[in-house]
Amino acid sequence: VFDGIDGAGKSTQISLAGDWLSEQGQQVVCLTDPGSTELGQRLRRLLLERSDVPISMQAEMLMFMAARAQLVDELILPAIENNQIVLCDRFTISTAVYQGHAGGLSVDDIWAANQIATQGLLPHLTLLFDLPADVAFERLKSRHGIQLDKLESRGPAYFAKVREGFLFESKRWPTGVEVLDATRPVDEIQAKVQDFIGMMLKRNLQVRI
Ligand code: Z5A
Repeated sequence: VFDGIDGAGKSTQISLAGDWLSEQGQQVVCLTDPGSTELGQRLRRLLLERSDVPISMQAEMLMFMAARAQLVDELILPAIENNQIVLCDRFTISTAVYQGHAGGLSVDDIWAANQIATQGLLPHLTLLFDLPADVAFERLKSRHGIQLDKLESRGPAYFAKVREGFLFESKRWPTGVEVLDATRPVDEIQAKVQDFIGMMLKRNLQVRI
């Protein structure tokens, strides 16, 4: 799982890691949570674009979970069954942070809902791309202009809570979380990503690359 505050470089890094794994002869599938399924895409639009539909924090959390449930069932479990390596842009830790730490819901309740959504599936490795909230906000503003999406428009204070939440959860998350300094140049970060993935494959799947 590639996760972290908005604009931290997850998409950039997942794409490079996917290319690298393919070059190493690995079967790899890159997914986005929410988004890689039809249901995920529709829920994503509703969650991020439609500001005319009132959505409570509880409903928001359950919509992310519904998208994840579909993603796990439709794409992740079949990929694992086919011995493919799954790289996922965001997963459970995002919900714990955005709807839990920043959104005010109980992280324990989020875990309970997540058990249903993921059928108990846990990632082997979570890479957390850490970036100060103000740097993340500036990157997003320069990319989107003033057109920030609905969640991103919650502003810098919300982003600061998000960053703190990620760092807090990284220390107690039940599966391995590696924190990477996302202010560093893209290539330097990717070299670390490849080291962590290489070690994880060797450790968990006895695959040496
Ligand atoms: N969300 C949630 O609330 N609950 C949940 O359970 C889940 C998600 C799963 C959409 O997520 C929103 O959903 C998100 C959390 C919420 N928003 N909020 N608030 P998303 O992952 O689809 O969207 P995002 O986080 O905004 O991703 P992004 O905008 O695509 O950012 P990114 O993937 O982390 O970064 P990037 O696109 O690779 O790079 C961003 C820019 O920085 C781009 O211009 C790059 O060229 C540049 N960049 C990348 N790396 C670097 C380095 N190293 N140096 C300098 N510049 C860089």
